[in-house]
Amino acid sequence: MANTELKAKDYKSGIKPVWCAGCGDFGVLSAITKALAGLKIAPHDTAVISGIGCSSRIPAYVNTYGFHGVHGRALPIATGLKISRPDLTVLVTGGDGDGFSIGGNHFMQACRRNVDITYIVMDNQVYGMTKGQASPTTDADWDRSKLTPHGTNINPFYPLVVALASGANFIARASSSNPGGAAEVISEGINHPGFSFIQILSPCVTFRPEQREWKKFVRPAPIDATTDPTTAARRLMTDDNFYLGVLYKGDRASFQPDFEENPASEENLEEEFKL
Ligand SMILES: Cc1ncc(C[n+]2csc(CCOP(=O)(O)OP(=O)(O)O)c2C)c(N)n1
Ligand code: SF4
Repeated sequence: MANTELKAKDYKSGIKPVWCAGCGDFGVLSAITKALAGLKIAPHDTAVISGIGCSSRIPAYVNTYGFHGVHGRALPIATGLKISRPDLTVLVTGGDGDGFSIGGNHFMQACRRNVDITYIVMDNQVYGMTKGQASPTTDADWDRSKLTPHGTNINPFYPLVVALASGANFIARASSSNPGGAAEVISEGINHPGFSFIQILSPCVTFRPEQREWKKFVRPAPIDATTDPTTAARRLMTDDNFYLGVLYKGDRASFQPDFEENPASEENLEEEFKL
């Protein structure tokens, strides 16, 4: 239901975030609330689902329905919700550890399944909440974690490339240093049918203080989003991870099972599981 009166601040819950001062996640929270207000999607028509991590605290800070789930399991929860309540706008928020490490297989399957949800990953290339371990997007030579004092010596994972290869229908990168720009990308992702994946570069100022410099490196991608996966693959494989904007827009139809044909009811379920 559209509500023309709401402003970005009306989508905030009033709970004060416990994030460290300067954490990039503040910018992402602001971008999400701006996007929802701009699209005039009422809080009661929206659900924000997360796993566990500093970034996964977002559902508590927004005034929509929400579910702060289990580490790495936000996408299956959101998928179930969206297919049973297609009328809701469903966002998923979390970190690179939550989404690409423990939740990595759910990430690929969600891209492949292409349910109409928008997945926002606050990528800080570290596990912030558990005090600074390397994540799948950490560079191989990052040697500031006590667990990997000589670096991980493992090549990082490129989430945008994996998203494309797995079938995501919308792929974008934004920066927490520009909440207005990130809000535009989030709005486009919500409006695009199917699974939208948005990586937001969001510094962990406590365990990766050098990421404060990211705002100097990020810049708009010099070319418009392509609809051609081959062109997108070439671009994503060769970019330096600091190009911002919508990078790929596919034309796959969203996956939405028709429950009218096979309505779920308690009796049907009991029948199905009878021993
Ligand atoms: C099953 C399970 N394994 C491990 C943990 C511990 N844990 C909580 S948050 C987290 C990683 C958080 O990193 P990330 O998702 O990148 O989010 P950030 O805190 O950086 O925003 C881990 C390993 C957990 N809560 N549950
Ligand atoms: S530990 Fe890092 S990710 Fe977590 S709140 Fe602090 S700055 Fe943000």
